[in-house]
Amino acid sequence: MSDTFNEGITCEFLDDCDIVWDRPDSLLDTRLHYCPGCGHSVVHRLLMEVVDELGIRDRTIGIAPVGCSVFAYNYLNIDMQQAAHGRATAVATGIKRVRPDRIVFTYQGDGDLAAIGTGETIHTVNRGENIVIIFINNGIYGMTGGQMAPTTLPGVKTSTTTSGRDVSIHGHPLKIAEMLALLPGAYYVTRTSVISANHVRKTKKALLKAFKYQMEGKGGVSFVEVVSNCPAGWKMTPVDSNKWLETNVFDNFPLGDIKLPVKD
Ligand SMILES: Cc1ncc(C[n+]2csc(CCOP(=O)(O)OP(=O)(O)O)c2C)c(N)n1
Repeated sequence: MSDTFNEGITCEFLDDCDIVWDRPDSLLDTRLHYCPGCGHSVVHRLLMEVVDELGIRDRTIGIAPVGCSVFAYNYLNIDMQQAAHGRATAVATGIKRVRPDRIVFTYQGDGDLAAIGTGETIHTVNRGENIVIIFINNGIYGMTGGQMAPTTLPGVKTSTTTSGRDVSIHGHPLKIAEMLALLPGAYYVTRTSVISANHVRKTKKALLKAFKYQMEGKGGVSFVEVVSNCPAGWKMTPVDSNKWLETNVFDNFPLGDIKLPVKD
């Protein structure tokens, strides 16, 4: 089967059609490996729409650590750098400092950013590096088989909390965005989702803002958390996983801006 699965599909009335969907130039025309319904694919697309709209494809560098997004460089047609688990913001710091003319972002899961990389995350934000951090919080270690993450909700069963997360043993869900917003080096901190068209639009707006702030050199980290799903790891259908987000997760991880830039 061809990689370009849309190949050969034509619209005989093309001249009369309004184009309602098109692939961003910066998103490679290839199949994504993500499970059906997974939010990673949506965020990949939004990211590349933003890169195209800002005209920064030739000077954007993304850092993908490990986790389900490990293959992001197979889809994002920009310069990409791999980082060891948890170390993306340290690598991004180095790249941005050596090449301040580049637009630098990290793309990290919750196991990566809020567990093994907590130290790097806090210190990068505290230093106020002029980068964008994109945090995909799906409440689980997706790639490695669904172990508990720091963001797993109490009572939720995972492969390492088979009776459900017990806060007396495993601690409380870590609201790292709220923690980071307290640091002076955090310029913009927001939390969004991609469960519906409306939420997708809001996430795109947030990403646009974050990249613009970096381009304007305002100083400080722009942090966009996307509360996402993991239908395979959660053992739910994509539809049920989105319902679960609405009925359970958003109460614990409320959507909206957490820190807005101070007007100058
Ligand atoms: C130093 C190190 N420790 C552990 C691993 C194994 N590992 C790979 S991905 C991963 C979890 C990723 O989870 P998350 O960051 O939440 O991303 P997701 O897959 O859910 O998108 C782990 C523990 C590793 N590759 N390197």
